[in-house]
Amino acid sequence: MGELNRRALGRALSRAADAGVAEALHTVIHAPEDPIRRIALTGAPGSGKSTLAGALARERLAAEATRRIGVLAIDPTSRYSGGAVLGDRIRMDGDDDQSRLFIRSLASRHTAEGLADNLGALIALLAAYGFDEALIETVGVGQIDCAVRELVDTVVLVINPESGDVVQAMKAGVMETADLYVVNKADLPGADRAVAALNGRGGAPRTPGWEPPVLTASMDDAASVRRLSEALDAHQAWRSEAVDQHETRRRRRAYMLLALLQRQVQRRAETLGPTTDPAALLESLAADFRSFADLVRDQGETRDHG
Ligand SMILES: Nc1nc2c(ncn2[C@@H]2O[C@H](COP(=O)(O)OP(=O)(O)OP(=O)(O)O)[C@@H](O)[C@H]2O)c(=O)[nH]1
Ligand SMILES: [Mg+2]
Repeated sequence: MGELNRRALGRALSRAADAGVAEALHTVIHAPEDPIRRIALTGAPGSGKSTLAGALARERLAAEATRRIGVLAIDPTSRYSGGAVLGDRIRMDGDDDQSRLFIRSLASRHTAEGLADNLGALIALLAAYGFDEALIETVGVGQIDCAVRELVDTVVLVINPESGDVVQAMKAGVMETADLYVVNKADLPGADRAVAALNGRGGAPRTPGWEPPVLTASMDDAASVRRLSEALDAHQAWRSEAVDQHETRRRRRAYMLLALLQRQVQRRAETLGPTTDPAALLESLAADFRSFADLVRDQGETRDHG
């Protein structure tokens, strides 16, 4: 890949984040298969995701001289925690980082539903711009969390030991599954307890056959970031052996398609209002879906003959 056109990528990401259903369908149908590694850091507000993402990106850039990493912070919750916007937490040291690292925060001014539905398109853009790796920061709730879980290879759950939440969450059976658990801010009290609780957790793994490791990390401990990075590599290596990539792509594509169709149903229901005659609602949906079908057919023909 040549010089990275940051402005063009930035614009393309904004556009994709705000894309309507028809445009997003177009993207989903046309997206070529791409080999980009997809990693998500998810966890409660203030658990240190941005700080960790920054340290991890730097570590992974240093580990592989040609690696290119695109970082997307989706719905950053700085409004709750006062946490920094991701860019502040990722120091860029020089020209090398400039061309191998791209960071973008996508705040909630982009429609929340759109962001969730268009996440696949955002990742595809990073791939199209030559990135090997997409690192996604997200607060693990709602629709965006579902999308992240469907669309990334490795889900890292970042846990704040201060809260004691992990013990509560596990007792309540609402602990999210992940491929890797990181008790972050391990310099703070409570980390040992959180690690013990996680190690004793029951339940099925996110992906059958992979036993998720429980790690610790803290921002002043470079070795902890390296261990996390190596654990990510181990998971990616395991996946490439154990998981059918073709099947994964098919599933992701189906997920994105369904999410977009559901969005259209919801949007029509909202614009027409709750008192709309059911027949009218069904008529407009039929027209919407007909136009999507035309779009898909036309594109299929262009692809076959053009
Ligand atoms: N003690 C300690 N504090 C940390 C560590 N990592 C991050 N923090 C602090 O935790 C706070 C939140 O860090 P962020 O990286 O912004 O956390 P976040 O999860 O991205 O936050 P949101 O995006 O707002 O959800 C900041 O004040 C950090 O300085 C750590 O390893 N140890
Ligand atoms: Mg953050």
